[in-house]
Amino acid sequence: MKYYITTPIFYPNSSPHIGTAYTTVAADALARYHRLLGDKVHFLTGTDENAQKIVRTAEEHGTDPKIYVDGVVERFKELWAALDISNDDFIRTTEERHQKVVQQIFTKLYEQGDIYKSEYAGWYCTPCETFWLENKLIEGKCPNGDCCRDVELLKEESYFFRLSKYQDTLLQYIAEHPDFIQPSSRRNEMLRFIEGGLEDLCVSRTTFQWGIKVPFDPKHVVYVWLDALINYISALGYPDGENYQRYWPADVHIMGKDIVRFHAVIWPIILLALDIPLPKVIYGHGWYLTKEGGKISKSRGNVQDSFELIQRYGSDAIRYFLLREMQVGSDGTYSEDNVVERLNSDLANDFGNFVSRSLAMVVKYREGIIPRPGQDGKLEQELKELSQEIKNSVEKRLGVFDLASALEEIWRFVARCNKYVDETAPWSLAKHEDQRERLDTVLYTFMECIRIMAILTAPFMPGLPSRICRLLGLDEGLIRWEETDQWGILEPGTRVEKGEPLFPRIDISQYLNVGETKRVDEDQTMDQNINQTQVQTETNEFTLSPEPTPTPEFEPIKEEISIDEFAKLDLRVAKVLSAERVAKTDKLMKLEVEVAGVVRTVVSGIAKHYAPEDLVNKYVVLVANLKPTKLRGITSQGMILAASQGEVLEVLIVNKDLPGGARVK
Ligand code: ME8
Repeated sequence: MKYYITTPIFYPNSSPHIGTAYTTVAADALARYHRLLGDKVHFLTGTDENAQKIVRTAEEHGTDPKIYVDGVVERFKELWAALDISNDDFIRTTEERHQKVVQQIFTKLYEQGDIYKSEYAGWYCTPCETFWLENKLIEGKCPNGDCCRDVELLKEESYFFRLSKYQDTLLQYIAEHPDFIQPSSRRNEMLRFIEGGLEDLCVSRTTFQWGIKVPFDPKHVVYVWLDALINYISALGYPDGENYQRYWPADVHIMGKDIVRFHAVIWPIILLALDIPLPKVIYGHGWYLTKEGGKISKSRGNVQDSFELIQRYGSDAIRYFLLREMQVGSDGTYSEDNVVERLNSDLANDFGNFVSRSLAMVVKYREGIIPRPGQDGKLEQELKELSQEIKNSVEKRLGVFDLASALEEIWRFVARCNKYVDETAPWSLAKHEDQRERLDTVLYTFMECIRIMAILTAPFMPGLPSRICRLLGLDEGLIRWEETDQWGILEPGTRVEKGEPLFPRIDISQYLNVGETKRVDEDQTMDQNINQTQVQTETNEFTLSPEPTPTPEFEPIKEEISIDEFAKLDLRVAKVLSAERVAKTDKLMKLEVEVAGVVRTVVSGIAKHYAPEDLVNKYVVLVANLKPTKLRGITSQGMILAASQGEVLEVLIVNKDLPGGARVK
């Protein structure tokens, strides 16, 4: 069977992020699953480079659009490599192989009367690259709820594509193909949209020159969406390339819900007009949102460096998180502490722990050699039945692109395996010589469970099979989907390795702003805090020392730490916005500071040394990733640095023009 799967081609106006990564990882997991099934897979991704917003962004960077996109496209390719994306092709719409197909199709549609020349008078939203009629605008702005930005008035000669002519054919096609637009919530949205009436679409621009020229009228460039959608066939070598013959129609186009409309209306109508079969499925997933509920997007600037995340947690863990958290038909929430939580609970505790525990037992009780199993008992029978059930349900769920619940099912198997360890209690069996054969069976079953887990998770976490095969002494070629519910594949007598934990637990508090608040006794913390700011009020050897040169009594230097330990401290410049003394104590001052665009409250033991107004508008140094703590009922979110000796204390002030949020290293 052939399987052709695509992601959208992304705008390279800035680097890829977690949202774009989600779509690509989801498509990759499906592509890998189909390869495991033995299908002949073609997986396409790429970049959409002929947009007006690319010209704008390049201008802002004072550079030529092509030079600009060449740089960003490299970032996309690097990120996909770091995330183990197994695409078979990467199309750029500035490539000739694409441009010539777009020109050919534009000409054909014009010649057959589906494209005609007229004048466009209306609005254009450049961030969305979308034309809007006056009556669709909301308070004069882009009506796309996720955008709402300014639109520009256009009045220019344009070519139009007769969408209206195909409206009924498209409605009928959708009615006859209930699986065409998925999930069903998106299908219903699209049906309502099309039934509302399709206007002919403006498909050329004359006010800028970046893009694919209309071949018979070169002052026009082709509208970016018409150009972009054609990538799905130009990359295959339409009209007579071998790949086109082999792979078209696509089995699925995966995308975010924001662009289903273009794929469910413009794209099928282009194909209907060309008399080309339509893709089998258009699948629109939800968005990754921040904890506060905003969409993660380049333009909102709430994007975390994906490379840094992969370096911290590994590609498999990030992929697992992204695929596990996005439920069908809804949005997912992304935050780094959610990633760590999932990693610690599902990967380190459930999965990793089973693997290390069971390998450790084979090493301990059988010198690392997989034993020959005896007769199965009831528990082994149950596990075997469960593996069949899980294989079927994972296949069913992946058949409808439901990756999150496929993972849930796999973790049902993982949980059952952990329970099997407790039920069989190999540590007790090991104490009784007459239980030797039973222990062999249990240990062998453990190893088979690991093998099955490696197959089931292979599409989602492609780094795992090779690591697990190494531990099991298994040839990686033996990770075969059809053997997910076959038992007895591992050869008794094979040597296994205990190895390193597959997923070490992560201590979240080492990263900025993601620590949980730990309850600590208030007074004790206050004392600590005061010690940390080095307020010493008792004796003062320094000033009492005799002449000539006083030798102050310094605190001993603490034991050495590594650079990595130091790097755990996140020190930031913070601007003091306001300061006031805390009631009923002469030591504490409450400060409101601004750091990286956020206002924080900090309680500091400096009130004996400063009047509140001395600090306002000063730039101090904040330990920004210290766990918050309560002091006199006030939550203190960090600590400010001060130098002190004896009775003298000075808060460290940054005098250069550095904003609140700048790193101190
Ligand atoms: O729309 N959560 O490109 P684009 C989940 N060039 N997915 C997200 C996301 C988020 N927060 N943010 C982005 C374009 N995406 C056109 C496509 S195709 C012929 C042309 C993903 O760079 C999601 O797949 O704006 C969304 O549809 C896509 O990125 C938009 O990427």
